[in-house]
Amino acid sequence: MGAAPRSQDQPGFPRRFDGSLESLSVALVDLDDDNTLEIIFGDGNGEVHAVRADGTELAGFPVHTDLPRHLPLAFSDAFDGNPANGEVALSYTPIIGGVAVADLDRDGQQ
Ligand SMILES: [Ca+2]
Ligand SMILES: [Ca+2]
Repeated sequence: MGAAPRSQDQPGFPRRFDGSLESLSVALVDLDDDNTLEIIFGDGNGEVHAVRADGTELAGFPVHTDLPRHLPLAFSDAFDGNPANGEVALSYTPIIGGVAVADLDRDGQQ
């Protein structure tokens, strides 16, 4: 599966993301109030991205969900996710649905 840019692509695209995007559903919102929309979506690694029109991530993104609470390993002092110890980093709780954007604190900014 290639992601090589083609002449008709928007500069900065295509982008690659580590998390799976099978259930991708996006919201288009101008989060930084610069009159261009950002592409907001969650991925299978539990990250929420806000990608600007030039393909870069909006400052402060990605944000992520918590580690999966049903995995005691995630909260063990013996686990540090260090590949040198034969361990692998854990993914955050996957996001398998769409995202919603709202002004939760009612400050006029979404
Ligand atoms: Ca914007
Ligand atoms: Ca707000």
